[in-house]
Amino acid sequence: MSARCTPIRSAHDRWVATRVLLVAVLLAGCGSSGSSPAATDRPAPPVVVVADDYSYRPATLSTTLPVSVRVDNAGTLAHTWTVVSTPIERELDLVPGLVIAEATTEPGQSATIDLAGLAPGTYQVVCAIPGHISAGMVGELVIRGS
Ligand SMILES: [Cu+2]
Repeated sequence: MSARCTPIRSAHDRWVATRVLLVAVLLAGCGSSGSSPAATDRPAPPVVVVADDYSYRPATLSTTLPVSVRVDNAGTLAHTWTVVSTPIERELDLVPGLVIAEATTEPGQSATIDLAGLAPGTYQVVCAIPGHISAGMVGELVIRGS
């Protein structure tokens, strides 16, 4: 048993050790290039909302600014994620002047909108596709103060 643990230094072993060392040096060189921007320089990734047939996940999106929202349509129908300035109860009340941000998506597609211009507060979100508000496709956006 103990003979199996005895180190053997053949030419092949030395060749393998040299290769491992070479790869380690190359990897270390890549890591110290310093040409890529620091993590803090990158814009924050978008917050994701999934639109399904007649619902949003999460129904209430709570976030802080600055933020962009990516809407992923996982349903079989077109959907919008439409932020309105005043809560509405019926589709008839959805007039263009109330819309302050909107992402429209086809099934299997995504759309991203920038919400940097919104003030902190609670906003109603609806799907502007005819019939979807009455089907319950209503959500909420909460922008917390920093
Ligand atoms: Cu919809």
